[in-house]
Amino acid sequence: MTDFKSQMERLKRDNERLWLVLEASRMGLWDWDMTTGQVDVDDHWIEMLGLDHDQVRPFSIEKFMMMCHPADVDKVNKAIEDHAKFESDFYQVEIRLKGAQDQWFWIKSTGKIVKRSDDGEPLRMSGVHEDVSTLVRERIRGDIARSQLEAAQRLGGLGSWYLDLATDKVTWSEELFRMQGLTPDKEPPPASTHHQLFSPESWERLSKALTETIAHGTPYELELEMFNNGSFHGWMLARGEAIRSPEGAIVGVLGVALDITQRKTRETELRKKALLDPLSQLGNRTAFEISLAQTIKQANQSGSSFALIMLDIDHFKEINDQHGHDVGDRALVQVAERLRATLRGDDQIFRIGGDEFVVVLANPMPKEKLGEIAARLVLAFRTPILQLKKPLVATISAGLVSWNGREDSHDLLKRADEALYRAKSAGRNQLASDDL
Ligand code: GH3
Ligand code: MG
Repeated sequence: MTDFKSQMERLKRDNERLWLVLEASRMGLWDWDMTTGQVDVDDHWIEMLGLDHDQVRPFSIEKFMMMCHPADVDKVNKAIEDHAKFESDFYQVEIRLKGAQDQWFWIKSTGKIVKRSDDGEPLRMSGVHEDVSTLVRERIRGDIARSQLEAAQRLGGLGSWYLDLATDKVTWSEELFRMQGLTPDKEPPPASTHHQLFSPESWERLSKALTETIAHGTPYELELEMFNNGSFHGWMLARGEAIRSPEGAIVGVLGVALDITQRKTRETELRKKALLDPLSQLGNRTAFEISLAQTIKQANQSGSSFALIMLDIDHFKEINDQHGHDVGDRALVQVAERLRATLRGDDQIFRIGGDEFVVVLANPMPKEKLGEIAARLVLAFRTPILQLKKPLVATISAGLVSWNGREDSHDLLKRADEALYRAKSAGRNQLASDDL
């Protein structure tokens, strides 16, 4: 008797405990008699969906299926079937159920077949319902935000990355993979091969900037040349800044990268155009000034010398006057051609004014060789450059100077001009030089 009493008390205690657990977890209970289709649900189950007790009781599996969102019915049936066929240890689905005022709730339903017939037919299944609407909606919102961000990055050609200094782990956005010419589903390249994604010069600047950001929190902005498989891949504008903990410690680096290949290509083309003489396709005066400054700098550094030949067509005004400006233009193009044909590939030729050209002989060479080149140039113009009604000859005068190892471009050009003037004064169609 006492045994029976204590057993009853223990049962009561277990029952109470179960109730408390369910109460605390805010889960609803269901119990499905699979032979009759009858489903018992507890008060939590009903209240979770905001329903009245008499709307639900008596309840059946058919009624449950009617409450299920049409798009989720197959998912429920499949999960039950899999579990019934022992293909899963328990039944679990995340589905939409229609509650009070036709409102949809996201419910996580977890259950298990608790009774089977001797030949394995499922007879009874019980489980719990949990309202996960808030969680799922947040997840969906997060998914939408993430895909919006990804689309924005893709459309804007903007990639991003984050380096977590605690783990040294780097994460990349999809667009960054694409920008670097890599497949988005792969892991970011390991630190040991990261340098292969940039030109050596760009990598040097980037790694220096990154070291500064990690050590001192200094932000950076760099234009970098991207490489892929060892060759140029495009241009990237990279910005990075340190991420700090509330206490101010640097915990990571956040970077964004913008694909600026189009802009850089346009800029390069414009710069090229700005330096090119459209008529002769030779470098113009600006190109010459830049090149001369560089040549002087290099010669200074290497302790070598170079020479310069200033050339001007003789009586070019007469060609224009006699044959017209168009013929004058054709003559200028032919002069450029002849200069190219007479000189070596690494000598630089510019058209720096109307009928004025200049040649930079950057490779140091003995005086005799210089004189020979200059003479060859003058000689080359004694044969006609254009075949009009009569062959058109346009001779040139030239002044040659060797850099004296000290002078700047202004002084060097002045000497070259003076030499040219002497050639003109001496009757044209010849070369003058103090340095030969
Ligand atoms: P000199 O022997 O003293 O050099 O006499 P020149 O007639 O050649 O005189 P100069 O070099 O001072 O004049 C060059 C002329 O070239 C002046 C201008 O009419 C002409 N010219 C300048 N630019 C162009 C051009 O783009 N096309 C043509 N057809 N003629 C030009
Ligand atoms: Mg002239």
